[in-house]
Amino acid sequence: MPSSAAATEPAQVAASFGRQFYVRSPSGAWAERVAVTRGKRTDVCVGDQAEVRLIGASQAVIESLRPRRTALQRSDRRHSKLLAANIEQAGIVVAGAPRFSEALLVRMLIAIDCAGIGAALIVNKSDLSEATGAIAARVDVYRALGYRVFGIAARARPLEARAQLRDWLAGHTTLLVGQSGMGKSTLVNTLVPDAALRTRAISTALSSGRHTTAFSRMFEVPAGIAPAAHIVDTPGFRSFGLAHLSEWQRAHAMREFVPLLGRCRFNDCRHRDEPGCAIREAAGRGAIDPLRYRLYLRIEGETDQGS
Ligand SMILES: Nc1nc2c(ncn2[C@@H]2O[C@H](COP(=O)(O)OP(=O)(O)O)[C@@H](O)[C@H]2O)c(=O)[nH]1
Ligand SMILES: [Mg+2]
Ligand SMILES: [Zn+2]
Repeated sequence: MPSSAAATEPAQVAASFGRQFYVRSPSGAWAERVAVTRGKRTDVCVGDQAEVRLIGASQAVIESLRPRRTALQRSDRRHSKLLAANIEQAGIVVAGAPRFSEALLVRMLIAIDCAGIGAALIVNKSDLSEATGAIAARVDVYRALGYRVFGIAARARPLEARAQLRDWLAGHTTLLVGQSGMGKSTLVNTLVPDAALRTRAISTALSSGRHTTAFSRMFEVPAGIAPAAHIVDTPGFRSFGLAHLSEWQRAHAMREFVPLLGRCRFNDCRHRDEPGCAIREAAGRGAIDPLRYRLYLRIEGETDQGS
């Protein structure tokens, strides 16, 4: 066997769809191509750094993965799913119309915090002033917790949106998450002008022509819009399970809980109806946002049933 046949190439997973992946060369040495894994391995996701063997002009086999710096997961009843690997920061896209679900926001923030990924809220559709005004007080709660907040209008004021996000995006790989309808894809198209075209190309290559939209994909942002930036568009989530995390992790990802954890009367307090619960008492007098406290209890009630 010629030695060149044994050589592998570094690659980054730019999209995943079922058992097929789209990989790119970090140095641009070869054109993006479809890849499959060896054996039945499926734990590969967008953002993964891999070693691939190139086959012909348009295919590759993923031979191995490098250790992940970060891994964002969500879980349904039985399984946890990898959403993205090696992501440094996430933008959670919310909007006033349709009104975003704060229950989902809390879940996404817990998962993102636990994965050691930075999070910002991107409040989109700020041109809809009435709807945006109606969510302003809720957004303020997150700003007060220390989350960075951007107010943009990706469709109505795209150039302004680019300028607002430029420094935050620069030098990082950023994941956009949120419910469908919040404007993630619109924002990606604003930041990556050929994203729609490239998505069609990936979609065609991965599905041999079938219509597929529900996959995550990574794009390089043109340097003129934000230098050394990559952005990952994801399909919208309707649910976001946290069963892959421990109760301790979930509680500590509620930032305002942290100074009070350990101050409850009982060491094993679950912050529900235990006497002397410092968290519940703080929520009762408004020192902890009561809605966030209720949403936390809802998550804990659910993971009880799931396990
Ligand atoms: N009014 C307004 N609508 C927007 C804005 N950005 C996106 N939209 C609309 O919101 C809808 C959902 O956008 P899309 O990007 O598909 O959302 P995604 O499901 O999160 O990817 C579309 O009809 C967009 O045109 C904005 O800045 N202002
Ligand atoms: Mg979309
Ligand atoms: Zn407690």
